[in-house]
Amino acid sequence: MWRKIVVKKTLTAASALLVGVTALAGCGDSDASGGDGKIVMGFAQVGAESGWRTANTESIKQSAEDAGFELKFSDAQGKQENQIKAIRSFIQQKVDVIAFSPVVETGWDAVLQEAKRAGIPVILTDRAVDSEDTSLYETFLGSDFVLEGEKAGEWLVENAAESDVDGDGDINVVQLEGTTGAAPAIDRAEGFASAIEADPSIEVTASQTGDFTRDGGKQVMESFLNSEDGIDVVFAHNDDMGLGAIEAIEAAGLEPGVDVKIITVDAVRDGMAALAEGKINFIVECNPLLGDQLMDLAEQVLDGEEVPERVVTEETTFTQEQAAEVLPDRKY
Ligand code: GYE
Repeated sequence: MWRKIVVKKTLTAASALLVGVTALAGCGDSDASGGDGKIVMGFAQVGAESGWRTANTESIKQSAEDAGFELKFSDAQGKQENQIKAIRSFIQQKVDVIAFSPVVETGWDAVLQEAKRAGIPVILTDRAVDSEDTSLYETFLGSDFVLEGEKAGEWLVENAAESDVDGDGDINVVQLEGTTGAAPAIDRAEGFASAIEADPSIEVTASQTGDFTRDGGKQVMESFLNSEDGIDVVFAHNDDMGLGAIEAIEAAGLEPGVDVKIITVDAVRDGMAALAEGKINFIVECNPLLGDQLMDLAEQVLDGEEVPERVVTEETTFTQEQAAEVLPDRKY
């Protein structure tokens, strides 16, 4: 731990120095941080796959405007190669700071090395990268996805009796996974699996990716309904896939939330509405409103201040009754 802190400090000092050099070198020409003194942030977003992502994008754009940043925003349409291209272009444009939400966990070292060599600090938001070299980014702002999966699994353990819908003594869970290789898909599956170990009657009998989209969730659920016997519970890694599953369940003549219990993650407005209506049974919140914290962290990094290696967002969970209560004031 001590070693890590020392390493971090040295790096922060080094990046501050590099930022200083960049600022000097940029005077009066091609540097993106133009004469108006605005901080220029390049942001490489995953795409527009879900309600969560839409809220996250709005939050980042709004907070950048409020903080007086110039935001260069790129939408990677779910493709890692597009994100890598966007980051390279931000480096070429000599932005002051790069922030991004990595589509998948691996494969970032080369492009992050390029940013480091150019002296441009990188902040990870929402999703993490899986790299041994933590010097490639300043900090990671986002949720604890393992904890989210655990909360989902703990609710099921606590509500096991009612969740054995067909009353056969086994609770068969089908899982709709997020994008393959993405941090929230890997970690939510892991957290859920570890929590349900507490009750041997609960078992994940089928698990497949629905790519965090409504359509993906619907299609995978349709195929599960055809291939799996005695499905009691759906655990969807986000609301959108859960909403897609609801459509498939209804099309099969079953009642979502009653004939098949549904647990999801995110707590965006549409998910919360379905929860309040009784079609979803439990939602673990994942907060997309990361914009203000991101701009604060960027300012601190550029001022050469030390920032924590990890900033975890605070989140809660919602039952059907709680969803009905908070829905009128839900912002996203
Ligand atoms: O849960 C999902 C989105 O990375 C936390 O990505 C985010 C996830 C979110 O597509 O809806």
